[in-house]
Amino acid sequence: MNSIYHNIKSAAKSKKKLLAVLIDPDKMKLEKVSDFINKANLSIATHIFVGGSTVEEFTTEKVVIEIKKYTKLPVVLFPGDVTQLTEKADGLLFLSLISGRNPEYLVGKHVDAASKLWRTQLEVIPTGYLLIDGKNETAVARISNTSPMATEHIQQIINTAKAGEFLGMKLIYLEAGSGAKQAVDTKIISEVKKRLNIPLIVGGGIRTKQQIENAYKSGADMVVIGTAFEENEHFFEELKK
Ligand code: 1GP
Repeated sequence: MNSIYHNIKSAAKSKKKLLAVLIDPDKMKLEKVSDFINKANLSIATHIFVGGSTVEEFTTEKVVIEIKKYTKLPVVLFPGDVTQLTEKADGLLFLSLISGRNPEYLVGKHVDAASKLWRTQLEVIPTGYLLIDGKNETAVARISNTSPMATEHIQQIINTAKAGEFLGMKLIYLEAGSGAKQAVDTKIISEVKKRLNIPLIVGGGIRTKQQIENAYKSGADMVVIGTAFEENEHFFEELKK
């Protein structure tokens, strides 16, 4: 079954926009999951992503099991590390940090993950992950020990995204970093989108409905939001179905 990617692709084709709610297992108390997920269920959210930069081992699995009790939305791992893999989820963004040059995050962690993955039913979705400067230091940059791409280097960003596509990646994710001061610029989104033949995900620092709409209009097929929901669950009400 490869339904998660198939659905993202057909949504992108028919211009049906997608929204992923990102849950950082380290910041989500188990007893809060039901309430949070029920709010997500009533919103326009289409996916639940689970992951964080630093999560204690086994915490992710517990949170995923709890989430699955309350939703039919696909639960997709967005892991910061191999320890966050769990077969209790439906899928996995197999992220390669192609904006950086740290071999561990380009392919090293993936080798460590491989033997765990082939024993699971997880749908593995190869994803080219580009970290774009969000005007503050983010956990991704710190942990991966890579520098974000400068926002003015648009051509380099386009080339990197396109290289990801040529390498066979199925999604491109433009990331400003969790809690970014500045979300990925709409000009960057539209320039990248123009050249891509695979779906485009955008996340990091998106906090308002207007920003979501701007990202969609510029060509994002899916927007990912974590911090804004963490800090203010009322935001779900603005995004009711
Ligand atoms: C981070 O793109 C995601 O990896 C979401 O970022 O927490 O800023 O919404 P925020």
